Amino acid sequence: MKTVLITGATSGIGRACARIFAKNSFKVIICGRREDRLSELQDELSQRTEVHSLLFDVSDKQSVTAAIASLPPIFSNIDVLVNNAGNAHGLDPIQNGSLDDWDAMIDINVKGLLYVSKAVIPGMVDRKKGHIINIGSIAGKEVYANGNVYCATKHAVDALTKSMLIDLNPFGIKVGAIHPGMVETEFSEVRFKGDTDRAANVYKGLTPLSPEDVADTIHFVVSRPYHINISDLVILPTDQASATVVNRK
Ligand code: NDP
Ligand code: 8X3
Repeated sequence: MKTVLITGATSGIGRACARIFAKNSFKVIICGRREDRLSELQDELSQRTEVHSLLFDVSDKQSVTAAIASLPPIFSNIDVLVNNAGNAHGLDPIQNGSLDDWDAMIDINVKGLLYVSKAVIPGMVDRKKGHIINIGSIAGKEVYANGNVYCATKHAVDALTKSMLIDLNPFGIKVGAIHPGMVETEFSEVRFKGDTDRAANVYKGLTPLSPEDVADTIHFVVSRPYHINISDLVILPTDQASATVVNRK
């Protein structure tokens, strides 16, 4: 039975991933900062598989290292790492951007992904196998007005994915990124700091991806035979052609 570790499993894409991997007989390690959500999800998934919860902030390197080191032996050989935790904070032109928002995005989306990877990779290197999936974004392939720092963090995820693929190639480790377009999750609520009306407007008049659509694709990527590595995949709603071209009814 394989083990998957998913960051940001308390909501959206990460939670949908936890559910699909549990359904497909993976042992699942679910991570996030919201304890109530982790324990609710652990109760739900424990009906299907073995589940372990890790409560930590990906941007706190000591907590990341301690959490991964605390894994009990039956969960410690991680076969698949889904680096999903992340968010956009704010949508402002560069001249008006908040330093706190910038710090949060860089610390979580980039440094957090690195801290978790750094803690998980040595085991994969020792075992000469493993699969790392980084969740990028269409914002990592293109930039759009006011997206500045969020786009920069997702471009960094794209660059780090390509670098990891090269560095880990001698060890037989698969690395790839999934870059979604618009997915209706708590993402826009977080970006707009709890303004649910503004968040709902983002998806008005179009059919966005659901978190389950993205999780299903991630599971497809992970379930290919070991000699196949899908290294870069963009997934958009049919109503979206690029970061800025959207067909709203
Ligand atoms: P959600 O807001 O629904 O979920 C974000 C998840 O990240 C939560 O589980 C949250 O858990 C976790 N998280 C955020 N900050 C931290 C932190 N500091 N430490 C640990 N966990 C953290 O958004 P999505 O599901 O949409 O986002 C998941 C990923 O997908 C992100 O990387 C996002 O950039 C990317 N993405 C999203 C798109 C979209 O349109 N929704 C499109 C393209 C990419 P908790 O708060 O409990 O810590
Ligand atoms: C989230 C999608 O277009 O809001 O990464 O940047 S977008």
